[in-house]
Order: sequence, then C-alpha cells, then structure tokens
Amino acid sequence: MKKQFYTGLLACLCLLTSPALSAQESQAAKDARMGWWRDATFGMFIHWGLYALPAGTWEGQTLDKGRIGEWIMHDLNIPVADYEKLAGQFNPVYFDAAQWVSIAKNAGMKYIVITSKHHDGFSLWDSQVSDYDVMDASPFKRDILMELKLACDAAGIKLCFYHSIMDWHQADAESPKDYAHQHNPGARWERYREAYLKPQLTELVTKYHPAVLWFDGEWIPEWTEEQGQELYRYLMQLDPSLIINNRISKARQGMSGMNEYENAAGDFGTPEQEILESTATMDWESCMTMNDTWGYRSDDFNWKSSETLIENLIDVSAKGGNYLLNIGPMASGKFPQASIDRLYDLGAWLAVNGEAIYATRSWTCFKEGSTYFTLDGSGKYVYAILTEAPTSPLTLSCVTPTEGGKIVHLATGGGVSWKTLPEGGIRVDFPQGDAFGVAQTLKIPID
Ligand code: H79
Repeated sequence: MKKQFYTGLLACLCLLTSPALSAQESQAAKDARMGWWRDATFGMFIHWGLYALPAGTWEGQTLDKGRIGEWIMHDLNIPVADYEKLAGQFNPVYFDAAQWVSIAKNAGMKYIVITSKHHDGFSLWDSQVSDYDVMDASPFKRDILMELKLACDAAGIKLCFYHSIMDWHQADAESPKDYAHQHNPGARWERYREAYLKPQLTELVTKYHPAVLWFDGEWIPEWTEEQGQELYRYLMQLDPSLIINNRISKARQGMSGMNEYENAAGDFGTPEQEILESTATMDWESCMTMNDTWGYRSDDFNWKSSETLIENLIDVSAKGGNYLLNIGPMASGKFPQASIDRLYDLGAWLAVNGEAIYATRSWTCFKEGSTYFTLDGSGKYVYAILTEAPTSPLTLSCVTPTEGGKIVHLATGGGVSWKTLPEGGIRVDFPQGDAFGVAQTLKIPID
C-alpha cells in the first residue's frame, strides 16, 4: 500500500514539474500530424476476433440483452483453456479485405480501426511473441492485418489498430474474473508489458505502419500514467507520424472519454457510445455501435436507423469531432447485412453532402433547433444541415450571409431565395417535399 502511494506521489510530482508531452511538439507540428485525421471525420471501427464464433451464446447460455459480444469470455466466466479452443475453429473463408475496404470507402469512411488484439488476447496477425494468433492457432492461417493493409493502401484508406492493454489470455497480465480486485505482483505485469505488449506493438508499428494506435483496457490498476507516458514516447519515436488515443493514459473520465487532467499521454479523447454536449478544446472521436454490441452477436437486432446514424455523424462533425462507427463481422468473414445497408445509406448521403462534413470545423453556433452548422476550411462558407425538413419557410437566427450572396441547396445544386430579417438572421424559401432525402444542406457564404 505504502509503496504504491509513494510511487503515485512521485509520478504526480513528476507530471507537474516535467514539460508536458505535448509541449515537446510545437502546435504547428501537432496540427500537421493530426491534419489528415481531423479532415477525415468518419472512420470504420471493426471488432473481430474469436468472440464472433460464439456470437453471444456459450454452451446454451446467452449473454444478457445489451451485453457486448466481445466480453463473452469475461461475462460468462469462460476459462482460458476452454475459450482459447475457439482459435481452432476460426476459419473465416469469406474474408475479403478488398471487399471490406470498398464497403468502408463507399460509405465515405476515410480510415479503418481494427482490433489487432482485443481483451481476449487473440491476435489477428502473425505475432512473433505469441502462438495465440491467427497464423499459429487457427486453420485460417492468413495474415488478416497484412491483407487489410494492402487493400487499404490500394484504396487510399488509412489502416489503424485497436490494441488492448488488458489481456485475459496472458497469465502475466490479467484474468477476466478478478481484474478489478487483483493486484498482481509488479514483476509479472512488467514481464507482460516488456516482453509481450511492447514487442507486439513494435511489430505492428514497424511492419504495418498503422496511422492510429487506439488503446483500450487501460483502467486496470496495473497500468499507470507513467507507463502510458513511457509507451507514448517509445511509440512516437518508432514512428513520429503516429496518432494515439487517450486510452494510452489514465486520464479518461468513464464513458464520456475526455481527459480529467492536463498533460496526459495521447492525442485525442474517446467518448464511447456518447456524443459530447458541445465542442471541446482537445481533439476527440466518438466511437459507437450500430446495434448494441461491438463484437458480433447473432441475437442483436437493435439496429439504429440510417437517419439516426447520419444525424450522429452530423452532430459529431458540427462539434468538431470524428465519428468512428463500428462493424462486428461474423465468423464467416462477412459483415452483417444490416450494417452493409446502413453504410450504403451513409455513403449515399455523404456523396451529396460530404463537403459539409469533411475537413470542416466547428462553428461558434453549432446547432439551432434541429439544424447543425459547420464551417468550411477557408472560413468563407457555413453549412447549415437540416435534420428535419421545414414545412414552411426556414428561419435561421445564427447566420448572417454575405450581402447578395448565393445560398446553394446541395441536394439540387440550385440556389434558394432568401432575405435578411429585421430582427436579425435570415428567412429561406427552402425547397419543399421529401424527395431530397434526410438531412439536406445549405451552403451559405459568410464574410
Ligand atoms: O472495445 C469495445 C468494448 O469492448 C470496450 N471498449 C469498446 C471500444 C469496452 N466497452 N465497455 N467496456 C469495455 C466495459 C468497461 C467498463 C468499465 Fe470503466 C471499465 C467500467 C469500469 C472500468 C470505463 C472505464 C468506464 C469507467 C472506467
């Protein structure tokens, strides 16, 4: 107890007195490093691993409604020795990296974050420090990450990895049942960290050059801010163009995902299944599921509508964030059809309205009623994105267009007539009818 207290105190003092990690990089350098990511706005999360096989049910027992499929090992107390046998059945013969990437690309997604390793510990590449991976332990014996890397490079999509710090399979790391209570002797954790976790990350960075490393499972007591800072520095020195989420540190505040203290390691906040109430000074990305699970569950049909997903993307974008939308592929290697359908709708909407989303910034007034606003990169246009079509002429009090400027309705490409109101704001003769689909956009010139 005492030892931990002093170690914690030392770490705190050190944090207060040493220059912030971010201070070692100029703002201009950070802006350059984060540039593609900020402009990308929309990415695909992929949770795929052994848990796709039980798909929510183990030996006749089904996870409770709302529980997440990739936690089945933990939630149903499946012993490591039983769970790991799933590797022998992992044979996703329909896996087609080019097809996955093309679905993401057609949906308007600019990057993919896939689970190189989730909490269950199974790795989707040929890890040199593990036999518990797709090459050594499964009949599939194909390097899933390399196939995706090649397909992503060919399509101009950035490939990124989710990697769990917590590991239920490694005896030196964590065990699923008692992770919240157990205090492993430090030496075992150190061995896992130095001889397994770090070598795995080194392989990933040097062999696959991920654009983002997306950590998770950092809440276990063994992981400290100090270790996070050290790992951040180590990885950035391996590849200075890397972007790393804030779960490499200990600063995340629950599911809202933003940092609860300054100078934490990591480049962006990670709200989970939530969208921030407002804009933030720190970069952030909301990750969300289309139904209630990340890893595939055959019994989860609680799909959000395409309209909801489109509005979430708009909402996130208007508040200056990124939207990372999840797919839980099946054990066969196919995406669930319901996910494919929704991605198609998102892609169709973005094909018309994408200029209001990509490379835009948040504007002082990000929302008025059911209308969201974004600011284009040049600062010369405001986009008003209407998530409900008005039934009468539209009034907006937030925005004052350039005098005599042309307001364009993106769905038709045509101008709309408008006038300023005596009390401020504008009145727009908005095209009537629902032929233009959900969430129509006006492009408004401003001074
Ligand atoms: O990978 C997906 C999930 O498996 C994983 N994160 C997404 C991206 C995840 N979601 N929920 N959980 C893990 C459950 C963890 C919940 C808690 Fe906590 C961990 C509760 C207490 C510790 C997070 C950290 C909420 C409070 C602190």
